[in-house]
Amino acid sequence: AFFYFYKMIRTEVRHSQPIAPSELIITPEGAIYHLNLRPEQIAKNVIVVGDQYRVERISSHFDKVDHKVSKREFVTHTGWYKGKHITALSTGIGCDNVDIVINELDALANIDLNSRLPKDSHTSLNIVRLGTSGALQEDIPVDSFVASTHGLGFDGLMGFYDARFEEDEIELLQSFKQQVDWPADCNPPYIVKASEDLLSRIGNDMYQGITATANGFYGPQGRSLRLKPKVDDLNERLNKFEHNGHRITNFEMETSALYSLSSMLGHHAVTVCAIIANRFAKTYSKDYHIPVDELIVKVLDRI
Ligand code: R1P
Repeated sequence: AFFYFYKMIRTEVRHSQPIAPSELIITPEGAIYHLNLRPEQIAKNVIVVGDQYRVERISSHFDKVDHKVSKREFVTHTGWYKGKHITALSTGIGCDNVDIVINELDALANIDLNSRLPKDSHTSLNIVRLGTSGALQEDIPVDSFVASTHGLGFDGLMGFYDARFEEDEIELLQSFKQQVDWPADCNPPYIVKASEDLLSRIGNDMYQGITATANGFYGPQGRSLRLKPKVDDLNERLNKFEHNGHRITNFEMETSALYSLSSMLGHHAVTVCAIIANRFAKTYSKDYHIPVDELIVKVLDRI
């Protein structure tokens, strides 16, 4: 039996037979399929980013880099920073990629790839997403940082898992549905909390709030170039939402999947983002690499 510190009730599958090669794909070199990593190539502290070029900006601070592996958009550098063993890994954009990354990271940590059976002891990873994001509140300026207390998923991923949510997450979601009048034919939204420990360790001096996770950059985030969104004022509704002091601070594209999968699999996760656009003030950072680089040092020092 396992003891997890996580509050979401999970329905873990404990395979008693080896997981088939079609379900858990391992390369001839012993690496997991998409990430192309072997178990010894990851650290317990993992920084995930969307943009693969951000991985190099993180590992440039490392005292020593032991592994550099890449496949598709998944670039991984594992090494040491001030005595801490850290993996920096790019997910690419979106929750579909996060589904791959978190399941494969967990398999590397918690499944014996030779026997294809779950390991007897559980390893919890500390996963920090270091992203870029657009603010949904006028008072959160560009070049500031937001730590996500919750992921509010519009991506639909949790519709495919037997996910169960905590009372306070369900209450917040009900309030959201009532206040925002969520369109019936969009993906059903879901809400999952951050790891409290990582949130306070990494995001204490940052703006904090609910992060809306969209399954697209344009229509799903209310951007209209040449196409008309179905709901004109969705961002205004998100902006006005309030429940017991919680408000929706920002939009990005990975946090809900990261929080829900990490919680279900017994890992700690938090997202911190550099705010590079403000959707209400209609502003955009003059050079977003500056806050991103500042955020990299903060995360490395605090993880
Ligand atoms: C969209 O431009 C991408 O940037 C944000 C969004 O979540 C999405 O992945 O984060 P990253 O800068 O980490 O990729």
